[in-house]
Amino acid sequence: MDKGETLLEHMERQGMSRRTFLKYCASLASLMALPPSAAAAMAEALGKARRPSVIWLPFQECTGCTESITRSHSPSVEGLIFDMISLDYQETLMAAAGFQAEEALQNAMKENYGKYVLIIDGSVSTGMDGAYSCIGGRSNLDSLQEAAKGAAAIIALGTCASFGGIPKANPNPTGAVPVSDIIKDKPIINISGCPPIPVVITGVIAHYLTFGTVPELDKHGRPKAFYGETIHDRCYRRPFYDQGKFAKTFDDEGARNGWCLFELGCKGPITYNACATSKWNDGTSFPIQSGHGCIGCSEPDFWDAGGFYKALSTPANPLKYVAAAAVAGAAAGVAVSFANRARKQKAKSEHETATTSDLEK
Ligand code: FSX
Repeated sequence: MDKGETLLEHMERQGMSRRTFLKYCASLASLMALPPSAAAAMAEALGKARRPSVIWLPFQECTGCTESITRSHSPSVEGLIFDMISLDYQETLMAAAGFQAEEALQNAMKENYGKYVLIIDGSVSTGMDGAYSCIGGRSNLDSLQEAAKGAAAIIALGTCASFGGIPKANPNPTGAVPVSDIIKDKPIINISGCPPIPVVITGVIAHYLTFGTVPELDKHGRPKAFYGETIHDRCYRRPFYDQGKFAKTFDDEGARNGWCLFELGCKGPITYNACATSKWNDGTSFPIQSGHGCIGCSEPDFWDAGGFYKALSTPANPLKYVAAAAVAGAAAGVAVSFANRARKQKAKSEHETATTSDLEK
C-alpha cells in the first residue's frame, strides 16, 4: 500500500465498498460500547487515517498471540485495518532475518522516533540480567528499554506481556515480569488473553487511529470496552446458572443439554474478556460454546490460580429445594419456591463475592 494512502482510499482500491466499511465501523463502535453516532465519526476519522509505524517485539511467549492475529487476517475487513498500520518490524512475519532484520528495527525506531506504536508480546526476563531470553545478542530487557524510549504508546499484547503469564507462573525460573513492571513513563494498553481475541487487537488499533488516544482502561490497564464485563455476565449459558442447572461431568445429561459449566471449573464469573460476545474464528464459537469451561486466561496469575477443573466455590442448588417443595404440596411449594429464589439470590451474591475475592487474592 502507498504510504500516503488513507484507509478509505486503500479499501476502495481493493474493491471494498464504502457500505462494507461503514458496516465494519458500526460493528466496531458497538463492540467498543460507543453510541451509534460514534460509528459515523469513526468511519470519517478512519477513512482519513494514515498508517502509523508499528514496531512489534516478541519476548518470552509461545507465538500464540501472533497466531491469533494472523488467523483473522486474510479475508476479514479487520485485516484491512491491519494493512493500515506500517508493520515495520515483526520477527515472525517479516521476510528479513539476521543483520538485515536488526537494521530494519533500528531504521524504524530512528525514522519514527516519538511516533511509533510499540507492541510487545511475551513477558520480560529479568533473571541473570535478562540472559534467559535474548534476540540478536541482546536481552529482551535491553531491547524493551531501548524501543520504549521512542514509542508514543505501548500495547502489551497477551497475558504474558500484560501480567507475566505462563512464563511468570510459579516457580518463575527466568524472573519473568510484565511490560508495566519495567516501563513506567509511557502509556501502556494491556490486551490480555492467552492468546488475546483478534478483534480486540484490531479494535484497540482502530481506536488509536480514530481518536489518537489510549482508550479508557480498567484497573488492570485493559480497555474497558472489551474487558468491562465478565464472561459470565454475557454467557449464553447464564440462564442455567440462574436456574441452578449445572453439568456435573463433561458427558452427563446436563452437559448434553448445554447447562452451566460452573461446577466443572468454569472461571467465567471472575474473568473479564469479550469471548462471549465477539467469540473466535470469525464469531463462530468460544470455549464455553464448545463445551469447555473458561480457564480465565485473561486474568493476572491465571495459571497459578488453582485448577482449571476445580469449581471456584459451591454455588446454590435451588433444584434441591424445588424437589422438597413438590413433596410439601402445591401451595407450600409456591411459598418455598419464593423463599428459595430469595435464598438462591443471596447465595449467588455471596458466591459471586467469594469468587471475586478469589481473584483478588
Ligand atoms: Fe503468552 Fe503470546 Fe499465551 Fe502464547 O505472544 S499470552 S503464552 S498465547 O504467545 O505471549
